[in-house]
Amino acid sequence: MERTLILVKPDGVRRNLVGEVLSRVEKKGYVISALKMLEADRALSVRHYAEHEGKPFFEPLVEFMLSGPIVAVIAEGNRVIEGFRKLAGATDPTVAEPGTIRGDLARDQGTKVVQNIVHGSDSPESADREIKIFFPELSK
Ligand code: IDP
Ligand code: MG
Repeated sequence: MERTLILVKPDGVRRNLVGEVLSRVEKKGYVISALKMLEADRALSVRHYAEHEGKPFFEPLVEFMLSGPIVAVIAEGNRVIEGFRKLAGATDPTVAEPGTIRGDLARDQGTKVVQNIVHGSDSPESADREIKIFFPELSK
């Protein structure tokens, strides 16, 4: 069964949207198979977003991920990686389609980093890598 890593980022937790996000995932029919709330440290955030190192928003992104608790989730189902990315909507919440998590629940806040409530893995390779980062105990 395909798996993806979903994060409710600090803005989503601060705005009490954990239930809303999980509810959309479950109503779509995906199965939540692991769930935890944590405070990321710098090393974890840098590792998770390594592909963006060197970009202008990298440092603000890492700082933002340290600004409060996050919720990490593994969701399962056929084509869940693609399916959750569709549920999440475009990276930029201003242009994310209404009906999506980002389109319905986020907007431009004028910050250096786009605050868009959720992360979702973008490929099977990313999902494997990211699940190991957030749920190392599952691969022991
Ligand atoms: P994704 O979350 O839709 O996969 P990525 O390109 O992987 O988008 O970027 C990771 C995160 O970095 C985004 O969700 C957003 O929070 C932030 N981000 C991406 N591009 C920009 C940008 O151009 N300016 C500011 N922040 C950005
Ligand atoms: Mg991404």
